[in-house]
Amino acid sequence: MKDSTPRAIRLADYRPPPYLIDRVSLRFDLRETGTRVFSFMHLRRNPASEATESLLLHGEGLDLQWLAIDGMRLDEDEYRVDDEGLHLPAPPEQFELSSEVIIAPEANTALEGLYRSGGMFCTQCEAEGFRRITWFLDRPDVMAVFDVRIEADRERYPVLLSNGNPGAAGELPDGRHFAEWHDPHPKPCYLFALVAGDLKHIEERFTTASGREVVLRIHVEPHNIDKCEHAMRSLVAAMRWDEEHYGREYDLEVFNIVAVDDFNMGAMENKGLNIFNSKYVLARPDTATDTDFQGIEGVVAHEYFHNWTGNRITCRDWFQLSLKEGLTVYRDQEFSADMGSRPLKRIEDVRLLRTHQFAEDAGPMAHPVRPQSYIEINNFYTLTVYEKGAEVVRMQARLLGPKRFRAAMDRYFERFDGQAVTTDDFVACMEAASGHDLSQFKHWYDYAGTPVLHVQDSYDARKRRYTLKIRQEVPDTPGQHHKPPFHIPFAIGLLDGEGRDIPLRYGDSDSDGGSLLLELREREEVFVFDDIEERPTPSLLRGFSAPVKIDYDWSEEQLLHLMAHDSDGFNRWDAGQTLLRQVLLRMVAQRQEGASMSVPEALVGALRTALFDEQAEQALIAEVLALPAIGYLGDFMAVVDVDGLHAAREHLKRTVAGALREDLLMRYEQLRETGEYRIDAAAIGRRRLKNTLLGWLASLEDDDAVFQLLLDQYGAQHNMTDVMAALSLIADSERPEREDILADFARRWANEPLVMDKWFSVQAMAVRPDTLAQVRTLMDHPAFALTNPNRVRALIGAFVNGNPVGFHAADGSGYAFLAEQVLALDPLNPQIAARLARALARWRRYDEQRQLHAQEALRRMISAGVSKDVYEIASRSLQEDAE
Ligand code: 0A1
Ligand code: ZN
Repeated sequence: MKDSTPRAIRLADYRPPPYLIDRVSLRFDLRETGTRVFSFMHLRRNPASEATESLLLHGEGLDLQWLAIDGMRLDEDEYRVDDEGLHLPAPPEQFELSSEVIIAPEANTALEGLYRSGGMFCTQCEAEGFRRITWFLDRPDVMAVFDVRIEADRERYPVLLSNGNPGAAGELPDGRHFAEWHDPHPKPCYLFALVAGDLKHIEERFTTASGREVVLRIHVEPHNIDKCEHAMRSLVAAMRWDEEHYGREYDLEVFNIVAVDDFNMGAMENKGLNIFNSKYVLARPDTATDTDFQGIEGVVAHEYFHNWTGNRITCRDWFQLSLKEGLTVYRDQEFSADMGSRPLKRIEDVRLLRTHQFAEDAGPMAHPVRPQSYIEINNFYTLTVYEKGAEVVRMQARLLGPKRFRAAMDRYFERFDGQAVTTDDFVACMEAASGHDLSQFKHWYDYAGTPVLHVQDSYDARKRRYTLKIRQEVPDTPGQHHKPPFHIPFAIGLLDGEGRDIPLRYGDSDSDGGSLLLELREREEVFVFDDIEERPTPSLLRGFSAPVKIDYDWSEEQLLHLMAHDSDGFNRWDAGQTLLRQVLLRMVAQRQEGASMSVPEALVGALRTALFDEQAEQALIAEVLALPAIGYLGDFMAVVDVDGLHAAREHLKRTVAGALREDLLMRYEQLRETGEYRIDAAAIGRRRLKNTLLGWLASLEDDDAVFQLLLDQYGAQHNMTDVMAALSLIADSERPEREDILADFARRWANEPLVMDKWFSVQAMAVRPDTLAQVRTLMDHPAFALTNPNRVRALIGAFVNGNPVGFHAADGSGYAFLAEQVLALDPLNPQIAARLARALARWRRYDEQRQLHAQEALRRMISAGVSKDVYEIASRSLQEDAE
C-alpha cells in the first residue's frame, strides 16, 4: 500500500491557518519535459492562529531547485521536505518565500495539478492539486492575490491563459513567448488555473447590468470550433439570469472557457478561466443528444454561478464543500427550470436523487452533507454533497418563501464577500433575514441517512374529520446511531372525489386553494383537518418538498385518482411511478413463487389515458411512461433480485406494448420529426415522448414492422437524439442487422471521441449474454484509452453502473472484472479508479453467492496495495456496521 494506514482528517480538528499568504507571483517555464515553476510569495503570521510549531507548506512530487527567504538562499539543513511538503522550522513573522521547482506535467496521468491533455497544458487544482504545482498553504481559507507569467513555445502554444485580467504579452528568444495575467480578487489556490495550447475561440461581448463590458471566449481545439455555440448561448443566458434573480454581476474584464478532452469531472470554476470536460462544451445537432445539450446548459451555468457562490465566497475547509456545491446546484437547477420546463426539471432532479443519492445514503459510504471526516477529499464530491446539499438549500428557500430567501441571499453576499466561510454562516443568514429558528433544521447538514415518513390516515365521516399521523424515522448510518428528529417541510394537498383540491388550513398556514406546507419537528405528529365532506385522497410531499421516503399504504384507486387529477404536476407523475413500482414488485414476487406475472388492466388503461392526455406537456407524458430503474426498485426489496426485476420490466413492457400497439404506433407517427431540428423545450419534449414510445414498441421483439421503424429512424440520421434512441434499441436486440448498424455508426464517427463514447456505452449496456466479452474486446478498440476518464466512464462505467443484469451476473464475473479494472486504473488515475470501485459498495443487498464474489473482489483491491482513494472506498465497503 502506498500509505500504510491512511490517516483520517476530521472537521473537529479544524484550526485556522498558521500563516496567511497575501500575494503570490508565479512564473511558468513550460517545456515538453520538465516544466519549471518559480514562485514568490508574501507570508505573514495569522493573528487568529495560536500555532507556534514549524510551518508546513504543502507540496507533492516537486523537484526543489532552490529556496530563499527574503532573498537569502536556504541551506539544506534550514528546511525539511517529506511526503506532505516543506517544513520551515522557525520562520519570521513575515517574509518573502521564493523557490524554483521542476514538475513533470507530461507524466501526470492523475489529471491533478498541471498536466497535458492532447497537445495542450492545463490544470486542475480542486481540491488539493495546487500542491503538485508548487509549495503553498493548500487549503481554501488561505486566499491570495495571484500574478502569473507563462512562457512557452510560440508555435505549439500560441494561446496562454490564466485567471483574472490579461496583462503584458510578447516575444522571447528561441521561438518562445510569454503572457502575464493578474487576478485582483483574492482566491484560494484551488481556483488557480493555467492553459497553454493551440486553440481557436468564439467570442461574444456581454454588457453587465451596471454597464461594464466583458469579453466572453470559448477556446477549443481547432477542429471543434463548430461545436461551441450552444455553450456560448448558455453562458450568456446564465450571466443574465444571475443578474436578474440574485443581483449578481460578473467582476472581471474577460471570462474564458477552455474545453479539454482529459478531465476527471464535469468542469471547474477557476476564477475567470473555467476549464471544462469537452463533453460539457461541444455539441452540434448531429453529434449531441438533447440530454447532452441540456447537460451543457446546466454545467456552463453551474460553473458560472460559482463565481459568486464558491469564488467570491468560498469554503473555510473541505468539510464545507456543500456550502458552494449544494447552493450552486440549487441555483443551476432553478436556472434550467426557467430555461426549459420546470416540472420536468424537478422530475429529473428527483429521479437522480432517489435512484443514486438515496442508495449512497443507505450504503457504507453514507455521510452527512457536511461530513465529519474523510481520508481522501476527492471521494467526497458526492451526490450527497451536491444533490442532497441542493435539496437542503431548496428546503430553506421553501421555508422562507421567495422574498425572504432573496433577502437572506443578499445578506449572505454582502456579509461574506471575499471570505472563506461555513454552512453555519449560510444558515445564520437564512435565520437573520427571516426570523426563522433553523437550529433543528441544521440536522440536515450533520446527520446522514434518508429520513422515512411513516404516514397513516383516517377519516371520521360523522365528525367530518380527516387525520394524518406522521412518524419520522432517520435510519442509522455508519458511525451515526439514534438520531434526533429533523425539521421537515412537508407539502400536502387533499383531493376530493372529483380530483379537486380541498381548501385547507392548519394553524396559521393556509393552502390558498392549493398545497399546504406543514412543518414536521417531532418524532411523531398528528394533523387534524375538520369540515372535510368525504374521505379525501392525500397528495403527500408535493413537489418533493423534502428529500425523504414516504411509507404509506397506497391503494391502486388512490394512485389512479392522483395520476388523473393531482394539481401538483410532480405528484401526478410520482403517483404513476408508485403504481408502476407496486406492480413491478408484485410481478417479481409472482415470478419468485413460480407463478406467472400479471399486469393489471387498470394500469394499462391509465397508461393509455396518459398517452392521449391533451393537456400535459409531451415531455411529462414521456416521464409518466418511463419505467422506474432497476436500481431504484431494488431498494424496495429485502434481497435485490436483479434478474427478477429485469424480467418483470420486460414482461410489463411487452404486455402494455402488445395491448396498446396501435395507439403507440399512431402517436409515434404523429410525433415524427418533420422539418428543421430545434432544441427548445417543446421540441425536446416531443422527441423524448416519441423515443419513449419507440422503446415500448421495441419490446415486441418479433414484430418486424416495429423493427423497421428502428432501422428507419436510424437511417434517417436526422439528429443524434433520434439516432441514439434507435441505436440503443437495435444494440439491445438479437437481430442480424445489429452488427452492420453498429459498424456503420463507428465508421461515421471514428474521429469524434465523444460520439464514440455513445457507441461504447450502448454496447456496454446491452442486455445480452456476451456483453462482458464485448466490453473486453472494445477495450482494445483504437478509440478506447484507459488514460481518458470519458472513455473509462463510457465503456467500463456504463457496464458496471448502467447494466445491472450484466454487472451482477450470478457467477461474479462482473465483480471480478471491476476489481481488475480498478487495479489497472489505480496507478494511472486514483480518482477515477475510486469512483469506479463504488459500484460494489452495496454488495450486502444481494444474495449470498453474489455477496461472496463481491467481498472477494473488494479484498483483492485492498490486498493489492491501492491508493488511499481506492482504499477508503473498498475498506468502508467491507466494514462491519456498513449497512
Ligand atoms: N468544483 C467543480 C467540481 C470539480 C471537483 C474536483 C475536480 O477535480 C478533482 C474537478 C471538478 C464543480 O462543482 O463543478
Ligand atoms: Zn460545483
